[in-house]
This record gives sequence, C-alpha cells and structure tokens, in this order.
Amino acid sequence: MKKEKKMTLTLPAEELMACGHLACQGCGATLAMRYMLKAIGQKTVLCIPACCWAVIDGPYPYSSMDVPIYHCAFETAASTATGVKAGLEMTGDTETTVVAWAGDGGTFDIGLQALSGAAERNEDIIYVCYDNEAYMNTGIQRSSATPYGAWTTTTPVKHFKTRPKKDIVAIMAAHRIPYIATASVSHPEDFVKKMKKAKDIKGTRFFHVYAPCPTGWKSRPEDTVKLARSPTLFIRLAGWVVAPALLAAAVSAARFQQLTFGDLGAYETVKPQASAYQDFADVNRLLSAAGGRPDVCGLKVEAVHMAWAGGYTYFHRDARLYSHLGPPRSAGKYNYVLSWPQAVPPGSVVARAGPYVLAQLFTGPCAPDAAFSWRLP
Ligand SMILES: Cc1ncc(C[n+]2csc(CCOP(=O)(O)OP(=O)(O)O)c2C)c(N)n1
Ligand code: SF4
Ligand SMILES: [Mg+2]
Repeated sequence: MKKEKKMTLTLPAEELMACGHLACQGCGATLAMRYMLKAIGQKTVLCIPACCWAVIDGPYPYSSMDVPIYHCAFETAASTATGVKAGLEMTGDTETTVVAWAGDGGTFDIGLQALSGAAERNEDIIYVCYDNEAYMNTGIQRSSATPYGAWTTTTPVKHFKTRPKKDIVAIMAAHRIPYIATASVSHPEDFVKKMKKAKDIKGTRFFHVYAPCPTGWKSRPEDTVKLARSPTLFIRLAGWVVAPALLAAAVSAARFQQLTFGDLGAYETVKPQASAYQDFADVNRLLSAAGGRPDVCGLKVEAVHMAWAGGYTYFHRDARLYSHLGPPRSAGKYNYVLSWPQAVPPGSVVARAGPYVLAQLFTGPCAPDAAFSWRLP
C-alpha cells in the first residue's frame, strides 16, 4: 500500500486577507501582506501611503482586508503611523500593533524623512517596505531601490540605471533601532518568524521585504516566488548581514559560487545542474570587453540568444546592440560581432572567453539604422 504523505501547516491558519483584492496576478506585495497579517493578527492598524497597496485592498465599503487601514499621503507613512499609535495610547489601547506599510518609492525616496524622524525618536511602530524596485503604481518609474543596470520607463534601455540600489538597511541600522529584518516572499516561514519576533519588541522595527512585481518586471505571474529566491537577493542578504552573522555570510558566499539552477528554482527543468553563478559569464565578459573598446559603433551577438546574455548591463555603451536576429554583416550596421572562432575572419579576434570570441569586422563608422529599436527584445 502506498504510504500517505503528511503535510504540516507551518504558517498560522488565520486569514486576514480575502480573495477578491485588486492586485495583478502573481503580485509579490500581496503575498507579503498576507504573510504579515498571519504573523501579527487582527489587532493591527495599517497606515498605507500612495503605492499599489493603496488600491489593492479595494474601494470603500468593499475591502479584501479584515483590519483597519488609514490611507495617507505618499510621504507620510511613518508620521501617520506615529500619530495613530499615539492616538490609540491616549484611549488606553497599548495592545494594537500599528504598521506603516509602504513601497520602495514611499520608503527609499519620498517617505525617508518621516521614516528617519520616527526611527530617531524610536516610535513604537513596525515599518514594512515591500520592495518591487520601482514606482509600479504609476507605470514603472525608477526609484532609488532600482538596481544598477535595470530597465524602467524612466531609465530606458539606452539610458539604463547607472547608480546602484540605495542600501536602506544600512541607513536604518545607522538609526540604532531595536530591530531590522530582511525577508522575501519566497520564504514565508522566515518572514512570519521574524514578524512574530518584531511584534513583541518595543520601538521602531523595520522590515525590508523583497516582493517581485510581474507587471513591472515583465515576468510571468507563476514565477514570482522563484524570482524572489533569486541570486541577486542572496548577494544582497550576504551584504547586509551585520557583525554576528558575518561568518555565516562568508560560508554562504562560498556556497553561492556552487549554486545550480536546480538549487534556485529557475530553469530547473531546462538545466538543473548548470551553474547559476557562471551562467553565460563568458558572453558577458566579452560584452564588457566590447564596451571598453573606443571604436565600437555596433555589436551583434551572434553566438547566443540575447535573452541569455546580460545585454547592456555588461556592454554599457551608447551603441547599437543587435541580437542574432539582427541585420546581416554585409549591411555594415555593426563593426563587432560576438561569435564563434570559426565564424569570423582570420586576424579579426580581439578577445576570447570560453568558446566565444569578440571580433572586429571593420573600424567604423557604422551605417545608420533608422529602424533600430532601443526597447528590450
Ligand atoms: C506626493 C505624491 N507624489 C506622487 C504621487 C504619485 N504616485 C502615487 S503611487 C506612486 C508610486 C509608488 O511607488 P512605490 O512606493 O514604490 O509603490 P508601488 O507602486 O511600487 O507599489 C506615485 C509616484 C502621489 N500620490 N503623491
Ligand atoms: S503593478 Fe506590481 S506591485 Fe502593483 S499590484 Fe501589480 S504586480 Fe503588484
Ligand atoms: Mg515600488
């Protein structure tokens, strides 16, 4: 007889968020809210500034939430939460948890002053920033949480973001508040555990929660959890961990180099054993090499599909980058190719990495190309 598998529910069963909310399919921010409420329970007041979550719960008198929400101005999440907590205490209620719940735009940028003030005073609130790395509600504009190299509607491919993500956790740590945590919607048990711990601490508690956004990231809704486990987050977490955990971070960093796609979840059916650390690194090394050559006026990546390469993040040049589907060499629209050794003229190779070569076809200039699109393929 087949042995029955037993499943254990590790998250609190109580649901304070109902279906029928207005978020897009696969919204990471929505998962984050559901997990947080499971951890802290119904005696909670949310203070939500302008962001996707100002819309997600639904218009009055309909709401998908079973807790009160105070919708406040974009820059005021922390000061509103401070006021709500003070008001509750005036009525003798010291039990209710007050949560400021804001996006990365409302935290890293516009709400930072109010957040800093509240943290410096050590106000008795929990502040959660769900980070989808851009201003999503208004159409995917870059925020200071958008990572280096990323495409947004205000940092188009040709002018991708050239500044690194702001280190909000370091900023909050500088306020010496009693509790700071990073979390991701891919690890609900971890998130719930940290949130339960935070609930019992007095003073300002800050959460930075990684919450992928399929609409802004152009990802499939079913990939949200996989993306939330991405190596980028892993690097960030290793970078953020403070003194007592430095050793653990070092061990993690060593293991990081051995991670496969099977470990991480992405492409697990296509190439489970392949290294996620070195995936197409040879192509990216050659893109970087091409970016450093002053005469490059156009480059065609012939050897691999562009989707596998780092693209402009590595090429990093204001020059046309063509995929393998781009025009033929004879059109003269690019003077370099990233290709196979046997497919380039003798003596044209200027750099090699793994099985690929970077070859110069001519010195330039390249023929104009009015049809070229800087949009992502
Ligand atoms: C003072 C002010 N400026 C701009 C806006 C317009 N606005 C509303 S939501 C939003 C984007 C919020 O981005 P983020 O905080 O990252 O949350 P997300 O939309 O990504 O969930 C903007 C710019 C506003 N409501 N108030
Ligand atoms: S735009 Fe992104 S963050 Fe906003 S509701 Fe849709 S998936 Fe969620
Ligand atoms: Mg955002």
